[in-house]
Amino acid sequence: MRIEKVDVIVTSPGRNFVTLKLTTGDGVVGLGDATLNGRELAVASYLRDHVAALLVGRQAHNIEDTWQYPYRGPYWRRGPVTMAAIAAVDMALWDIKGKVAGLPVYQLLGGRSRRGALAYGHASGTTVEALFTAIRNLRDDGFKAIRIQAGVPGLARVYGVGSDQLAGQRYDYAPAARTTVPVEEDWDTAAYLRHIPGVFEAVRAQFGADLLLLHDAHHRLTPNQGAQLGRALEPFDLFWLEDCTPAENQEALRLVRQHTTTPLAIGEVFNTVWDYQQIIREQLIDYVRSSVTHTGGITHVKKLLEYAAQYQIKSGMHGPTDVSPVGMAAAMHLGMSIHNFGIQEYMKHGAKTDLVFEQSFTWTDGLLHPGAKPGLGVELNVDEAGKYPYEQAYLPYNRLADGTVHDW
Ligand code: KDG
Ligand code: MG
Repeated sequence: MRIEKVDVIVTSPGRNFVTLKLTTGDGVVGLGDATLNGRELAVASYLRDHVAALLVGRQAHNIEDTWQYPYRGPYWRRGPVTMAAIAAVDMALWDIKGKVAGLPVYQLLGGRSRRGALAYGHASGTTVEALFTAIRNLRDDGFKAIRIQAGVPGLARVYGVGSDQLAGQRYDYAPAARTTVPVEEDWDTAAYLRHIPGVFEAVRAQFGADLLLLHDAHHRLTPNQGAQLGRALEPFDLFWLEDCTPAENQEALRLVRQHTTTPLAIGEVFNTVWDYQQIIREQLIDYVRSSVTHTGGITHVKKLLEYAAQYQIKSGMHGPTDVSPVGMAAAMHLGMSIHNFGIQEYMKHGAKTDLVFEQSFTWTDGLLHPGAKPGLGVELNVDEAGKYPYEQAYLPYNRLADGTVHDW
């Protein structure tokens, strides 16, 4: 069964998505997510201009070999553009294999290890009332785990914090607001560190001990500041503290680890197992944040999580709205099958996205399930996708009060 046709579809139903569509000679279609937020066209070009020709005529069943070929073949390895492109090829081939076998992908990965994937939603607010409203809404929707982000007094805008007027509604990350250059936000680490522990104290006092609470520092702290924050949050029993440092320097996590027992999650900007080599071997983290979309697909993230499992480190796969429903489905199938599943991030997509990508996910009692359809279980409505051409959009960035560009 050979790959006959390779299409790359860029669509923007509220935000940009890049989808790889492979069609075999017998007409079986496989989909892969290649969306890289703010760099979508770079991956689309990589696929169209450099990968498509390698795929045509290849045996669609040889997933491992078709992973190694575009990874080792071109000389240049790793990096988010390459790894998102390879991820899309890999997902599409698993989708095809599942459809041919008549089985959902998780069955091909070893079968089901759980009833569904525990998922966390996003709550935020600049006031305690708005934050509490957002938390109540997520709880009413069945979430047992909630990520808490809060506005910081003195800062005009903080990434990951939605407007208070929308507290009861679905939150979408910037750059849902389209801009041709990144929007500038302000940042003050000292003000943030002073404010956040009080937010968690208020949330625990209001919602009790059972609710699982998470927090994302969005890579903005030094190792010492990360250690301070982790320690300050210990009384509030977090499920995890995410991305406390930028962590290109894997050793940075040693200092954080030595000073706090707050569990640490990292890796949504990492794209290979090699980015995790030291932090997994030295047990410096508790959760692996990679998404299937940005880390070489199901084949590679499965290897990464098997390595992590040797050290009792679990999955916490990235699932923001800039991972398409195809990428989310791939994460769910993998999460259903592995033993060391931890939690899945789940930001629901908007209504327009749900029309472009027809999904069979179920959401019951705080557990996500990819559904029983063969393959990944997501279909692309090409006519609907065609209504939404690409629109330039970027993540914001931040500067300190003196004008210095700060870390993400
Ligand atoms: O594209 C970047 C976003 O997906 C990222 O900033 C979201 O930090 C994020 C998260 O934890 O979902
Ligand atoms: Mg994050």
